[in-house]
Amino acid sequence: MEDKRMAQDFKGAAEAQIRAVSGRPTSASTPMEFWQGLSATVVDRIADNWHATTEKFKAGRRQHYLSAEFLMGRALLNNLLNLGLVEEAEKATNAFGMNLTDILEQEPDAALGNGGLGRLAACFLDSCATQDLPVVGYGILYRYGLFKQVFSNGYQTETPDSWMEEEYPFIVRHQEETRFVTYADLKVRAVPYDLPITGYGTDNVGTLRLWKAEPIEEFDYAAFNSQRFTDAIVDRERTMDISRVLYPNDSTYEGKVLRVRQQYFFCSASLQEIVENHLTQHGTLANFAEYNSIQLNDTHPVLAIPELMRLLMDEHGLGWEKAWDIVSKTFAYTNHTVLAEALETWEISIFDRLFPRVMEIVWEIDRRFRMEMHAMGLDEGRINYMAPVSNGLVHMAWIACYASFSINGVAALHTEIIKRETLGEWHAIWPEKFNNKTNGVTPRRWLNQCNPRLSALLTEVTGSDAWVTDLDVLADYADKGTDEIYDRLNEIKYANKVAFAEWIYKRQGIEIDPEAIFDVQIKRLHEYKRQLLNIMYVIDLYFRIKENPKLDVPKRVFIFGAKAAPGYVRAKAIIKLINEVGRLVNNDADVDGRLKVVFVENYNVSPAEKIIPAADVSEQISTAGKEASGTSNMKFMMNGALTLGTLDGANVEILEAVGADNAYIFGAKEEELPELRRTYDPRYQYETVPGLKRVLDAFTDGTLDDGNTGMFHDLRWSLLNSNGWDPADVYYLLGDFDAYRTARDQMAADYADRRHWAQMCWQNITLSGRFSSDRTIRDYAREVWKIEPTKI
Ligand code: GLS
Repeated sequence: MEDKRMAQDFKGAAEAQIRAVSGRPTSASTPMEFWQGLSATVVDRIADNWHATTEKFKAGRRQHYLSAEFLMGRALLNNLLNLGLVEEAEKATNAFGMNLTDILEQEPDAALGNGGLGRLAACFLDSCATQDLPVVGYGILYRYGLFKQVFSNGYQTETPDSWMEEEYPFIVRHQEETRFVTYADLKVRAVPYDLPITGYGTDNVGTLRLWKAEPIEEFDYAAFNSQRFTDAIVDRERTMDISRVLYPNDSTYEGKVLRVRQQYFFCSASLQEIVENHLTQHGTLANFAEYNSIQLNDTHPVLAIPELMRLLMDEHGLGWEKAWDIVSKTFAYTNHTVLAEALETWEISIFDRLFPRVMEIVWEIDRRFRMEMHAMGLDEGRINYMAPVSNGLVHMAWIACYASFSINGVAALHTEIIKRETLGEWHAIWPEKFNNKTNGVTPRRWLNQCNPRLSALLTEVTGSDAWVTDLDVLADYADKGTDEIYDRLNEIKYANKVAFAEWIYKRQGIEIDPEAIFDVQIKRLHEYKRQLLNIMYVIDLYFRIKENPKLDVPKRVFIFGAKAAPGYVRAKAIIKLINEVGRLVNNDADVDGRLKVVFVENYNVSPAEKIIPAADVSEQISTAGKEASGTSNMKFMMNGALTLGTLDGANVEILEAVGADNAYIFGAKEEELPELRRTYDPRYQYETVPGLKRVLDAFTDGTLDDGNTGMFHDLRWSLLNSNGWDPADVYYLLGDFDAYRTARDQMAADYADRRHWAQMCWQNITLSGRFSSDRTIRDYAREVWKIEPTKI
C-alpha cells in the first residue's frame, strides 16, 4: 500500500514536529530537539501501517514473545533505513543547517537488557517484522535500563541510566488498554507502552509492548492533607518500584521479592490481554492454543504458566483438565545457559506472600506432576529432583519443562549439553519436546546499518541489496573473491578503523594506530568468558617485549568492552586488572606504542556498532561448554573479523561454516574437559608453562597495582587454589593458556599477508548467512510457532 504520507514532504513534516517539540523555530532548536522531532516524524509516517498491522494480526494465529529483557539500542537510524528515509532525513537536516550524524548521536540507547539474551530478543523482533510474521513482544518498561558504567581510577562504578528522562517519541502510551495486576499486598495498574518495530522493505509494523507499573491512586490525599507527605506517597513508590529498574545480572540472579514481583507483573498483564483479545476475536477459549502460542525467553516469564491456569480457571470458569490442556499446548521454552545457578528458583514463602492463589496452583501442578511420574514408574529421588516444588523452593525451569510443548537450546552444542545434563532428566522422558534453534543476529543493524562501506561493496558485488533480507545469497560469492575485492575489503576495514580511532579518541582521549591489528573482546564480564585469559596473554607479551625490546611484534590494539554485575566482585577485579595493564603497557618506552590496551567505557549496543566493523580479531574464548551460544561471534564474522575461539557455543557452527582454514580454534574441547580435569594441576602449569609464572606473579609483586584492595591477590589465588567447593582454576585458564598464546601469535603473524587475510575475511562474510536471525526466526516460525507471514 502506497502511503500518502510517505510521499509527503519530509522536510515540512519534520519542521512541524521539531517546532512542536521545542516551541521554537528550528534555527533555535537544540540537536536533541531535532532528534525528537525527526523521531516523531517517523512515528507519524508509520502510524497508519502500524495500526493496520495490529488489526490484521488479530484474525489469525499469533505468537507472543515474553521476555524480561529487550536490548533495543537506538531506534531512529534503524527506522529510517527500514523505511528508506535516510536520504530525505539527511536533506531535511542539512536544509536546517544540521548534520544527521550529529543528531543521531543525541539518541540514548534503550538498554532494557543485560547482554546477549536481551539483544537476541531485539534481533528477533526485527526479523519477525521484516518477514511479516504475526509476533508481538511483551516486556517491562524499565525507567532505568542497565546501569551506566563509569571508570574511576580503573574501577567500575555504576550510575543510573535514565534513558527516558527527555521525550522519547518511539514509545506510545496506551492508557485505554490499562490492566490491573493484583498481589496479596498491593494492586497496581499496568499501563502499556508500545514501540513500533519496522521491518526492512515492508509496510508491516510490528509491536513491542512494554508494561509500566502505576499506582491505582496517585497518592493518599488524606495523608497529604494532614501533612504526612512521605506517608502519602509510600504506596505510590512501592508500585513504581516494580518497573523502576532492570536487574543488572547476566546469567546469575539476585533472589529478591521485587524481581518476582516484576516477573509476575508483566506475565499477568500480557496474559490478561492475550486471553481477552482471543475471546473478543473467537468468542471461546476452547481454541485458544490453536490461535496463540507463547515463547518464554528463559525462565524469567515462567510465572505465565500458573498465571494462565489461574486466568482460565478463576476468571473464565474452565476446569483444571481443560485449562491444563490449553496451557500445555501454548508454551514453548528457550533455555539460554548451562550455568546451574541461572536456573531460577524462588522460596515458596515469596510466592505465598505475593500471590497465594498462584502458589496454590503451583502446588497442584506439583501434585499432578508427581502422580504422573509415579505412574510412569520413576523413582522417588528422581521425582523429587524434577518436581516443580522441592526443598522449599519453586523451580521455574522445571515448571517450564513440564508445561511446555517445546524446549530449545540456542546452539547445536548447547542443545546437546542441556539434553545430556542441564535438562537431562526431562529429555529422558520427553525427548520429542527438545529442539535446537541456533541464535542469529539481524543483518540490518549488524551489517547494513553499522557498516555502510562493507554494505555498499556487498551490494556492488552481488548486484543488488537482496542480501539485506536474504543473507544466504552471499554464499554464492564465497568462491568469487578476487584480488580487487580483497584490496577493497582491506581499504574498507582500514576506513572503519580510522573512524573507530577518532571515536575512541573523542570519547576517552586514547590514541590508537589504525595500522595495528584490532583485537576485540566485547561481552559481559564473566569468569567463564575468560577476559582474564585474554589480558594474561597481553601481560605475557609485554614481558616478552621487556625481555627483548627488539622483538618483532606486530602492532596490536587490544580492545575490551564489558560490564560486570555490580555485586560480582571478581568480575570487577578483572576490569580493574585490565585497566591497570593498560596503564602499564600503553606508556612504556620499550613497548613504544606497539601494544595498546583500550577498555571502552560503558559498553552498550551503540558502541558495539562502532567497534565491530573495525575489528580484525574476534575473541570468543570461553571455557568449552560454558557459553550457550554467543552472538557477538556472529556479528564479527558478518563484518569480516576472524574468530579466535574455543569450540564452544555457536563457534562450533561458525567453524563448520567457514572451515578450519578461516578461523583460529584452540583449547580443550567440551568432551575432553572432564577427563583433563581429573588430573589437572594448575600449579604444575604455573611452574612449567614458560612465562606463566611471571604473568601470575605480576598480579601481586607490585607490577600491577590494585590499590591495596587485595583483589589481584584473590584473582591469582583463585587460579592456583581450591576454595573448598570449586576446584582451583574452575575455568581452565592455565590449562588453555599455552594453546591460546600459540594460536594468537600465529594469527598476528598471518595478518602480515594482507591479501590472504582479506580472503579469509571474505569467506567469513559470505558464509555468515546461517547466522542471520531471519534464519533462526524462520525455523521458530515453521517448527515451533506454526505461523505464516501476514502482510497488510
Ligand atoms: C545468554 C548466553 O550466555 C549467551 O551465550 C547466548 O548467546 C544468549 C542468547 O541466547 O543468552 N544467556 C544468558 O543468560 N545471557 C546470555 O547472554
